[in-house]
Amino acid sequence: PPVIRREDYEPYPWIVPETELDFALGIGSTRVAARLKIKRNPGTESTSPELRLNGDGLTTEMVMVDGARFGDWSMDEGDLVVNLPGESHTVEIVTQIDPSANTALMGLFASNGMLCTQCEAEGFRRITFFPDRPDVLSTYRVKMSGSKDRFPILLCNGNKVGEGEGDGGTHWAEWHDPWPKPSYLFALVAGDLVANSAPFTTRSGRVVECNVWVREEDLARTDHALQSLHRSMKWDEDVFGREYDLDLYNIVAVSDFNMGAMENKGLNVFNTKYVLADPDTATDADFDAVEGVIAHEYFHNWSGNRITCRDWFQLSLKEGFTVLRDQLFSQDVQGEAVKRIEDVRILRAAQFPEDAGPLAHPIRPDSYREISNFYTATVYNKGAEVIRMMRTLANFGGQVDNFRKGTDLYFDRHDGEAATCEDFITAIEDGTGLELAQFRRWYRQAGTPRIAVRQTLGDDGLDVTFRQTVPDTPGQRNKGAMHIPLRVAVHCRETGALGAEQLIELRQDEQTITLPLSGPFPVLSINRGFTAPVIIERELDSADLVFLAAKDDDPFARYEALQDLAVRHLVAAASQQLDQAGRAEGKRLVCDAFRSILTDPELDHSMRGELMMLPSETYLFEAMAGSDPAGIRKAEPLEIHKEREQLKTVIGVTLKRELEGLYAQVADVPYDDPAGRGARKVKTQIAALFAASDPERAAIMASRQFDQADNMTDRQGALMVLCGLKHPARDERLQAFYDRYQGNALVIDKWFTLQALSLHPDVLSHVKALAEHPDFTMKNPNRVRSLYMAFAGNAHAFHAQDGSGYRMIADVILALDPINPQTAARFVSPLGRWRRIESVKAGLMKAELERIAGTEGLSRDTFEQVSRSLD
Ligand code: B3K
Ligand code: ZN
Repeated sequence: PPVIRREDYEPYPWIVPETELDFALGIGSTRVAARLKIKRNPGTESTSPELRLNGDGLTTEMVMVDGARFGDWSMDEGDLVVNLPGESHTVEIVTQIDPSANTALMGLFASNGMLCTQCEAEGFRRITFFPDRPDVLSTYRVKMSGSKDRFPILLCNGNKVGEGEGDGGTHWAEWHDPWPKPSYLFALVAGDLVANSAPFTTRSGRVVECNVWVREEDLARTDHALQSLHRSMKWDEDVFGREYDLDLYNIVAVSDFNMGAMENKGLNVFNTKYVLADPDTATDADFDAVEGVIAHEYFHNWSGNRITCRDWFQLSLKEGFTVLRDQLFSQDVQGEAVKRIEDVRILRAAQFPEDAGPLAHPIRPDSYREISNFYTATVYNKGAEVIRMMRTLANFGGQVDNFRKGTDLYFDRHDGEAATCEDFITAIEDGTGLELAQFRRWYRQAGTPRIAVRQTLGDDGLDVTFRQTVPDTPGQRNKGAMHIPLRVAVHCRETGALGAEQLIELRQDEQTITLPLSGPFPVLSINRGFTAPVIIERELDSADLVFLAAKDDDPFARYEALQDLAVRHLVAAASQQLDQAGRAEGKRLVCDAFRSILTDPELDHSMRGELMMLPSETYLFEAMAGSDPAGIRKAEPLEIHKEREQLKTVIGVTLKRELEGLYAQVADVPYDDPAGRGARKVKTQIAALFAASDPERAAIMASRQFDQADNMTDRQGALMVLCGLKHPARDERLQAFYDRYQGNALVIDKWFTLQALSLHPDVLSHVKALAEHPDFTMKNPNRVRSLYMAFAGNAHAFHAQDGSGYRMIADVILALDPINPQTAARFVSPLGRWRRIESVKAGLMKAELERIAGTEGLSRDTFEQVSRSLD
């Protein structure tokens, strides 16, 4: 497959002001008649007669130009190439497709008896021939007809402008979307659906009909989604000044979907996972995820739809910005401190490893073979962090929201356009007055910057020297220094005085900054609120970290100090650098810090629960492999796992009394109590610690929690703990859970995940057995992920000494690739981390990648990921 490069961008030589589509819908066969009004693009010089329309797996039955049959066309690699004589024409093409055979779930596909579409990034070309690129904007008029029984509801983008009865039990609807849009935002849905509806009145008085469409049996679980939509609409008006622009907003939930959701204009299509929620079937985290994804897709209406991307290299223009917008929204709704920590945790678990591995790429990539592979944590989450830094630079210390001036200008200047990341940065500069020349390197350079921090007590304060390095990544070496904002403060360990916060800006490879003291024993609090997505290497005294963990006034810094203490100890222990005494000392320090977290009366339980989470194993692997600049030290996943479990055991034993005291406080807080959420979080954390220190006790505790639960958070938390134990209660409760929820796909997904993610020593054989379970299928992405993504993220099982975990994931990739390449390719990255892992395992991982690479007929998606991982 060819490599597509950012530098090769050329505008399309034609414009397509109007597109008319006529769908005769059927599950096994759908006929699509397209009518495109086209004109030469006045912005280009091309005089070539060629009109190239993208197609993927389509056959051409007939081409008409200006109302007459036309013969001068040919096919080229799936595309239709028509040679046109003049400056403007009407081109008509008819295609026939089979939605029921579409297991890749791109284009028009069948799910649970309904028909729906997914067009981003390049799915529209599987429906009809079209310039399927984001910089060709057109207004769409769509007629759809089909069986009234099968498809009582017919939906498309924009507004419904007509409907009626047809022959032989059919009916039809006609839709018109007044907003010009690229083909990737096209959507159509036909099925037997019911809606939960409530109007929203915008600030200028437009009454918007909002509908959440689901299958009848799911209707009772849609209130939260609808309320989340209303909250998002209000928030975007208040915070970004953005108002909705149609009289209708439809959300449809489908069970077979490759990702979370899709922001199609006026007709969002969602994975059921991000729509359906009630206390009996969804955890607190699920409720938050629904709210976050509903907001994200809604916010795309401005950051993505009104202003779209010029080409797919600009993806972070809409995704990074929209992730930031949804994060800020959730911070406002759920609480800033906890949400920020959660977002950093996600970044470190998913993006840092990507940035340190073979798939590393800048937030604005330079090349790709398959664009679906670039919907990554880097483009989304690091992209959001980069824009968040601009916001910090614009707003720090000021009274007004200066960043808003930049975004207002951006929306104003580029409304209706297909823009670039460069356009965005320039608008932020012009609107806020910032100077972002060097800052632009964040868009070009991949890799997580590392900042080594040294400090000495000087005459005028604390002299802090920062040395930054940006590691080499595939195709990029010897990178320039980044412009890095950091919020810092200097506290005093002795008096407990907390220093005032200031924003410093690093721009050089090495620089020294003097910071004012607040007392005689300075402790530096750095990268507060996680100002910048970097790795800080600081040589702080452990006692200083314990102080920060207990006392820092920045919640993130407090969390970070505790993480640092744990990371330090675990990495040193796993690399056999510690003797008996060193091990005991490391554990003692973590326990001291933990004690202050458990007993601090000022902390609310949500924050406490957050602080109680030890660093994830993936983060620890990165810390272990990455902390050696020479790159010689590799991660030892099983050692890390063992040490982390031991640390939990020691915490459980040492702090037994404190944990019991806390458990008594949180065990019976009612579900609806304002403190209920935090209590549930803490409760399950405690049970998980006891599972390591006193399994028998934990089994009793968790069984009680499971049996008495009146909500999914408690039930799932308890079952998670039980799943890791060799105890009769495990199988009993697993069965009870299954029996209770059989037939509810989203909850049965949880049942698969809990077993695949468990600490139980026999996970591998459990997963093998689950793959044979009648409820398991490779055809449903949620189900595949629920079993195998969970397994691939379960270090002790995935990294099994004999390589059986690697083989299982490679087998999944090979089996899934012909069915659903996009989802298959997502399983490559866990194996792709082989270079950071100790040599025996690395060899086994690499051998599996080579086995995949040697297989005939791989999809473009999987081929690209595997070859990059082996390069
Ligand atoms: N824009 C879509 C992602 C489409 C992914 C296609 N492989 C969802 C989102 O980010 O909102
Ligand atoms: Zn998005």
